[in-house]
Amino acid sequence: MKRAFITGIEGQDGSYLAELLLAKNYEVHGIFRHSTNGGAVNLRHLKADPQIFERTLFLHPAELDDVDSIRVPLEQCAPDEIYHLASQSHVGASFEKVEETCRITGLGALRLLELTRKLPKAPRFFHASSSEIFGSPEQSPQDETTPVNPITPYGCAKAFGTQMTRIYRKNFGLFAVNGILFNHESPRRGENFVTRKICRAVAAIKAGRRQELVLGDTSAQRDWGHARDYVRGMWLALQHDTPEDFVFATGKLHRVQDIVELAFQAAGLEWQKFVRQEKQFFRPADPRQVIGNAAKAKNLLDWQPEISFEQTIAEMMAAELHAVLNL
Ligand code: GDR
Repeated sequence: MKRAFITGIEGQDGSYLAELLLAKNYEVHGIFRHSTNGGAVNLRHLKADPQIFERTLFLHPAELDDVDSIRVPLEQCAPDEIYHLASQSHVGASFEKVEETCRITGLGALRLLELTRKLPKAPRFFHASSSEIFGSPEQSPQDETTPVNPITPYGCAKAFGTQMTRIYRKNFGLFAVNGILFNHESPRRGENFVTRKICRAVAAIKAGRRQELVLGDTSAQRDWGHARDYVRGMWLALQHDTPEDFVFATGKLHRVQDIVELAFQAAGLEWQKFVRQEKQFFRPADPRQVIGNAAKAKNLLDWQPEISFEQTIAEMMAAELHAVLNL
């Protein structure tokens, strides 16, 4: 039985990855922040299953800021694979919390790499990198060779973690891999990311609990996939013969406005009556033309996204309407 260690296990990606690994008969260990008290909704179903919880799934309280709190469960687990997913992952918030973002997202990755290197038998290491490392690139679509040139504090912190992962791979011989992840969504997405924010608000409007949806730049475009596809990519990247960086993306661009229209349509409402843009949600800098080329992942890992943008928003809307109206 293989053992995996996941940071950020309570998040969207962490919870889907835990499910995937458990289904592959891994023993899964994850760390959660004291502040959540291990009560995050994304893991509730796994914690409620006595066949799984504390038999093949183990959760440990730890903080990325506190190396010792991670070292103890990591050494106990002695994993075959580490998936480092935890970070301060909100790009907009990174402009307000610049130092904290660099500490958690940038230095956090370095701490995990250093802990990994010092384990008696170094496990394979996955770092969740981001398309934000490219900033607003001149080359479109982006792939593993696109120059790193972040324009947001979050992107800069991820660029640090990405480059450190490469340095540890080259200089310390670690099987360390960056998955350069473009936007990926699901009903488990955090509430302040734009897809979930829109879907939640539309369901609340449908239920008569809200009157409007206030957004930032609705002309902004992203390459949006589904989180379940991307965690499969993470696993495949660690099963490959050699440690390589991989872009995971759909290669398709959509606008925030497209999400708005799909979400309101799913609820049978006219978006024009409810949506407003406000400066508060515009970012000081927002990457343009963020679109990925995942040809390397397709060629070497046989990975490609299976869930479309339309299916993703439909699944998210179904979950929100069910939560609010029991539809
Ligand atoms: P992003 O995701 O910043 O791309 O980072 P987010 O969903 O926050 O924004 C996507 C785009 O929508 C625009 N936008 C808004 N965004 C939010 N959150 N709220 C709004 O009201 C709003 N209005 C318009 C944004 O400006 C942006 O253009 C995500 C995160 O998951 C990162 O951690 C990850 O690394 C990258 O994707 C790839």
